[in-house]
Amino acid sequence: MHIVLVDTSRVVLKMIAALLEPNGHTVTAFTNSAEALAYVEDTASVRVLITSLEVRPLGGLELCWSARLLAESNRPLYVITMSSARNARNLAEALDSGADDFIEKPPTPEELHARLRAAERLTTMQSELIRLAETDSLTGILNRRAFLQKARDAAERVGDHGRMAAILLDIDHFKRINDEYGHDVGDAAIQAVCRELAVEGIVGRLGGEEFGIVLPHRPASEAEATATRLRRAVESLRIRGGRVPIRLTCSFGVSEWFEGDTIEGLIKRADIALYEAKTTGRNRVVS
Ligand code: GH3
Ligand code: MG
Ligand code: MG
Ligand code: MG
Repeated sequence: MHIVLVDTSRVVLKMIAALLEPNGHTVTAFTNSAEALAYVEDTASVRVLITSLEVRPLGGLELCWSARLLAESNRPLYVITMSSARNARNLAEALDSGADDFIEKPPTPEELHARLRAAERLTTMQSELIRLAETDSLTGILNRRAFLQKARDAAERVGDHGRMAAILLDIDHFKRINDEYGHDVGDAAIQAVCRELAVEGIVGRLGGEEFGIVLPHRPASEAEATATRLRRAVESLRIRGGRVPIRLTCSFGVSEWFEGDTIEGLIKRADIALYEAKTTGRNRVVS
């Protein structure tokens, strides 16, 4: 596991790292708690944070709180606090501040390894639950809720002055495919369209045969080009299931992020553009 260690003493950091590294763990050590927090925020691979309660400039409890917020934003992160003064008050305070566990400093190798095995069990289960909660089971891409959440997170990173664009697409006359060939072939068609949507952005299934794409740091002109490329790719698809391979098309709506915008607004405008694509002949891209 990738473990972040925080303590004011380099000797303590070295000693604990020397216990962890031979067991295959990757250790990143900090004497400064604010730097540790920034690192954990930016580094998704960090699974465990082990911090002394006596750290600076953020105290250990404050660091626990901040790390807990990360864990609540769908990131499995196990927080262990350490203190040389093991007393009930430290323990209760640490757990109340969002720590998952508490160990005495210096930890014995047996105790440390046992606690890390517990951390591994829990974070593995958490990752799997997060993955299941975010994934659409038919297509394996993000479900609606996860798509919107990740789009919101991206909007926050892009900020007011950055660029961002959205694409909505919906399979044309999809009911006919279900009616003519059955629901299983319809499902296969949804999966086939979905496989074409491998773009560098956030891709989700918004509902039945409707998909959303958010492209951070891209203007509408690039989203339009992407949508046009995807439109052609879908047009070239041949779905098996009928007497002859089935062809299908999609309609696309594109919108662009502006200062003060919301994800709901961005998606709504893409939806209006998509509706226009539907009413003006389908198999087209409207911005
Ligand atoms: P339009 O061109 O206007 O989009 O026409 P459409 O027939 O595609 O209309 P609409 O988008 O309203 O129809 C969606 C249909 O998709 C209705 C529903 O029965 C079907 N559907 C929704 N989810 C699934 C699914 O998971 N599998 C299958 N096979 N069909 C689904
Ligand atoms: Mg429709
Ligand atoms: Mg449709
Ligand atoms: Mg639809």
